[in-house]
Amino acid sequence: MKIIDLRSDTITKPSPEMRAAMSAAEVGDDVFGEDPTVNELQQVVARMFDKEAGLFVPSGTMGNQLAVKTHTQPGNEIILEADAHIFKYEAGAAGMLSGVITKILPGTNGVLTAAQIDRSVNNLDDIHAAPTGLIALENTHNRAGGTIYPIEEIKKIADVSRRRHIPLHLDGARVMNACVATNIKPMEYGSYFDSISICLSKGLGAPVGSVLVGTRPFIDKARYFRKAFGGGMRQVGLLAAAGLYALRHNVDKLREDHLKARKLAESISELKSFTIDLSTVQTNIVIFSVKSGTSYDIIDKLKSQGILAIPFSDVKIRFVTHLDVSIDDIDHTINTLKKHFN
Ligand code: TLP
Repeated sequence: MKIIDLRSDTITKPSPEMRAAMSAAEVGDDVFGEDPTVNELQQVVARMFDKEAGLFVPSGTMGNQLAVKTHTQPGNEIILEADAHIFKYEAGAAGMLSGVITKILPGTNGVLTAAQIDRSVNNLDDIHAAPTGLIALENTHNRAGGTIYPIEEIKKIADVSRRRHIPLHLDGARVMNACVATNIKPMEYGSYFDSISICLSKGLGAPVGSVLVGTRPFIDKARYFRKAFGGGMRQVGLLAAAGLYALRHNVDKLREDHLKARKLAESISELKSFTIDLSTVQTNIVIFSVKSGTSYDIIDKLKSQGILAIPFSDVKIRFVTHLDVSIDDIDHTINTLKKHFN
């Protein structure tokens, strides 16, 4: 039976062309800063986002956590949306590694308003309050269904962050999806955030890696913490080459992922067993709810038909489209859903 794996866009396998680029990569010891391919990738991503410097890291989690560590002091509070990956899915690392506490605010489709953030910043004159050390946004927002942060709100939040002297970080694991969907240039996002973590191993299809970008002093400090976190890698140009390949060849393909997600979501909206808010389907993620029973039952049933999804709660299911699912696979998924859940 053919398996159609819609659990995540992290599951893509490197294409033969990507593997060829990896095996041809020039390498060196990156802890000494001597891997030419890593240096190139860091420069390419920094330039894309109009930042001074970049740092190649093994995962999106490390990119985010280095940002938390580098921007804050132990005892600080960081402001996050309640469903943020940094809060929900990073194994408590912000508390464990940076000694910060999290203030989570309820968002609408993953989006916080500037006014909400402004109100939530702690008053530095109040000795009872933890100093607010960081504001972090997520774009696209995973748990909200791949939703795009409205650029007007980002601008206002950036104003709050500057006025209150609190750094602003973007968990941009899927920021390239947002760029492709909106035609907003990475550089524009770069102008609003002090740091951005960009994943190469989601929709872009590289096997490993993220790049954290920011000012030169910020990245120099983050490089020190990367070593402390065990993320100093050696001849890692092999992996950076995959990232460079992904940026050169796969960004535009994200558009196809968005079309596949849209098609899937529209078909789901016509089925009697499920509910879906189509307005949240803006990129490559489709989150829908089951009307009766649990998401686990549905996921088991789908699995028996060769279709893989993950539960996002007792009643919510997530599908993610990516390079390794074709439009035919999506049609097959739709037919299977129609057959079993209409
Ligand atoms: N997200 C994974 C899971 O952890 C949920 C997925 O399948 O979507 N930021 C965001 C917004 C993410 O969605 C993820 C991965 C990360 C950061 C972390 O990236 P990695 O997995 O490379 O540490």
